[in-house]
Amino acid sequence: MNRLAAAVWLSALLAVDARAAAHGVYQEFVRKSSGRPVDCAMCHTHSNGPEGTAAGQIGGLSSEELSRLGRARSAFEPGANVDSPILNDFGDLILQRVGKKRVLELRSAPGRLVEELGVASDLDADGLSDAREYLEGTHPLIASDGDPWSLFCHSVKREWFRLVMITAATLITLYGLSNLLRGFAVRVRAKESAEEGAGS
Ligand SMILES: [Ca+2]
Repeated sequence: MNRLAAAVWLSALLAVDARAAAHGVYQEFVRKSSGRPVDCAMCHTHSNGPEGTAAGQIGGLSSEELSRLGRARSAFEPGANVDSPILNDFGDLILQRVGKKRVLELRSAPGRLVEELGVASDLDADGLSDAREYLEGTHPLIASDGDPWSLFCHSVKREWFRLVMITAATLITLYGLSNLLRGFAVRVRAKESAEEGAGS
């Protein structure tokens, strides 16, 4: 089998595998639990999922990317170093954390992925764990996407020192400006009094 035929064969095999391992059940769970219109881009490189010929889809992968895809799909146990060309960082994290075997098992109970992921990981550093964002249907890789109140509290917590310094600087500036205006008014009144005294 020459190299081109091998690549075509591997691509076809992986495409079949993609259909067999379609994880739409997770997407459907997130949609129902969150009420949000979640697409494949929560875990995949392409928002339409892995099947197709665009960048990040199986039909558009280079031979090097096909090799990475094969390695990712053999990551059955947790702890493997996953760098799949059709998954984004959150998709890779799921495979690294729980392993493909468990991902397939959890298709019957997709809500349990929240427990399996735990609360330690926060890929976009927005203060909301990846597991929570999965449950709430917000994107684990977009820091501006999340529960607004939680994002606000996290921002305040993260920026509290800067907020205190800005508030203090503002108050000091206002105090100084107030004193300056008060001094100016006193000098004007003194000048007016002097002029009235000179005129009388
Ligand atoms: Ca997050």
